[in-house]
Amino acid sequence: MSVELEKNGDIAILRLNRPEALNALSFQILEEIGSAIDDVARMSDVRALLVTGAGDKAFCAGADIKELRNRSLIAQKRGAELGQTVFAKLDALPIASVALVNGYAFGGGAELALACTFRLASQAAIFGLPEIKLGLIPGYGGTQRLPRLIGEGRALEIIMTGRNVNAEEAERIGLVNAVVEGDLMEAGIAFAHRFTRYSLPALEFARCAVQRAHELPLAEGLRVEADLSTLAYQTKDAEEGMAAFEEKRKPEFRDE
Ligand code: DAK
Repeated sequence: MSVELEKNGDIAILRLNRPEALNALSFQILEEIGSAIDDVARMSDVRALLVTGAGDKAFCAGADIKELRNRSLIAQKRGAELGQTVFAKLDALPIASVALVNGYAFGGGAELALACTFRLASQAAIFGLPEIKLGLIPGYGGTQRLPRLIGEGRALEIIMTGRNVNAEEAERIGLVNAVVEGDLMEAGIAFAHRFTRYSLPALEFARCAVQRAHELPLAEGLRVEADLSTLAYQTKDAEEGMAAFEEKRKPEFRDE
């Protein structure tokens, strides 16, 4: 297995483990990521997912280039659909995910990070969508998620030049939430714990509403927000949160 899944308390950790090929995404690894995400979705005691790569050089160097050659058009299309489906599954997980980008995140590797809810980078992290240099374009969601995250102009420049983006620039343009100086895993766990103590239904409603902002006209998006915030208001956790405020104590959320 080239994908490892472990648990650290209430956090699941998915690790690509193919360091000899810089954790490149073979079609088999894509399948394994899909199964691991299914496993995470079934874990009722997990409140966040961290995604990272084994070794000290790479998060993931992208699609396995050696595997991409000499395939029929239909096989290529199926391959792109597989990557898109797996990353969409990650995007749609009811719990938030954090990519811990510990080195190169190229092509499909950058797209894996983009499919996570948040991204933290080590100082050595380097992002890029170099597909254009291979005569290709991103095929696992990069043309759709990158402009949504950093805007069309910047996304097009990165995709059309295939240039590298270092950690400092990635933070400046909003590609990552933060650059970490010390231990990335420790920082990732601490980052996740900043939200895992809140009510899971409220966290899910918030993510759902924000995701819809990209798809809907403002008036419809506001309607979704009104519906979801009303739904949140009806939870026992909302009652507990407001009672705790009045009683000047910490709330105890039960995901109810
Ligand atoms: N695929 C396969 N093997 C890879 C790899 C990759 N993407 N990246 C690295 N490796 C392997 C190298 O071949 C080498 O293996 P050996 O030669 O030792 O057997 C080993 O990992 C170590 O790599 P290097 O020796 O090259 O290490 P360096 O430190 O010198 O360089 C590097 C690191 C990350 C700068 C370099 O390895 C590199 O440029 N890698 C390729 C980056 C890249 O171009 N990635 C692919 C992006 S394109 C689709 C359409 C599109 C896509 C997918 C599907 N369909 C329509 C189905 C998307 C494609 C992409 O992701």
